[in-house]
Amino acid sequence: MECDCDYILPTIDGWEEHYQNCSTRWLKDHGTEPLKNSDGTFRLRNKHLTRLTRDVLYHLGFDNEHYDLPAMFGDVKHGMGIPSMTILLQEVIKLLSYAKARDPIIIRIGTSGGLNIPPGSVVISSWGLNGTLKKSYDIPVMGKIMEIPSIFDKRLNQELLHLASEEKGFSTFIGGTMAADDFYQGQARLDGPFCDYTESDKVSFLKALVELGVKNIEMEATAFAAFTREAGLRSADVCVTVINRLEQDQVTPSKSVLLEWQERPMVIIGKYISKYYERINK
Ligand code: R2B
Ligand code: URA
Repeated sequence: MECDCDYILPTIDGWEEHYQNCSTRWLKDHGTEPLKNSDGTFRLRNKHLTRLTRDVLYHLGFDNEHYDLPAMFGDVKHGMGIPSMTILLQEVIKLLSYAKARDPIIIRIGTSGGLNIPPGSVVISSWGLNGTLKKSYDIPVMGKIMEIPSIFDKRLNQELLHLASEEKGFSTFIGGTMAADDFYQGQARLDGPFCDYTESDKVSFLKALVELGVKNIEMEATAFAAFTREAGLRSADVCVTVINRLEQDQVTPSKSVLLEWQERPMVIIGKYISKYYERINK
């Protein structure tokens, strides 16, 4: 196998001789056929993908059937998952304290993948479960893992469920929420670029989550519960489910359906805010 390093800068003495994905280096490190093609494109190694006639790239808003992906490469920015959320949250927590906000309640609304409940249902999180199935947010701090419990306020949840149950167009559940650090393998999907487990591994894992009382999977609940609780603030995580993960991995409802569903947590929280103001203005 020939070296196919496309050196961006000419080598300087002492530098690594090859890029990590150079075909010669790949073969040495992995002992398998390199994923890089001779024209610089690369293959995906997840064999499950060949079973899809259409692959919906949910976060990017396109799929490989209706869009000419090779012609459409562009810059994409995301703000998803724990690190981007906690940066904002910690600054909001400080802001609320400096502003002397009284009895603030912080509510996260968003989307998630449901477990065994109809898509479009709403889940109010009772706790966050991390990727190793612990009810904590485990953050490395100075070389050690700090474990912070990720439990939400039961009473607040009950109040929210009460208001939600007046909504007749959809169901709302209280249940555990798994916060994954990844959308694909971290949520036991078969449709990511990598997948080193079988479909039956996936199904067993999702069923084990159901047994543990998990109703949905998203990417923030643990850290959100942990930091708000540590700060002594009341908080809730209210997410609509856009898919039943026991049935599929790809998020396929149309944009208009997704937009309609995404309003559901807002409807519940809107009602709660009205109640809050009714009470403090009495
Ligand atoms: C839910 O949806 C996003 C990923 O699609 C992520 O922010 C989350 O928690
Ligand atoms: N958000 C997630 O994190 N997972 C899903 O399955 C859907 C939305």
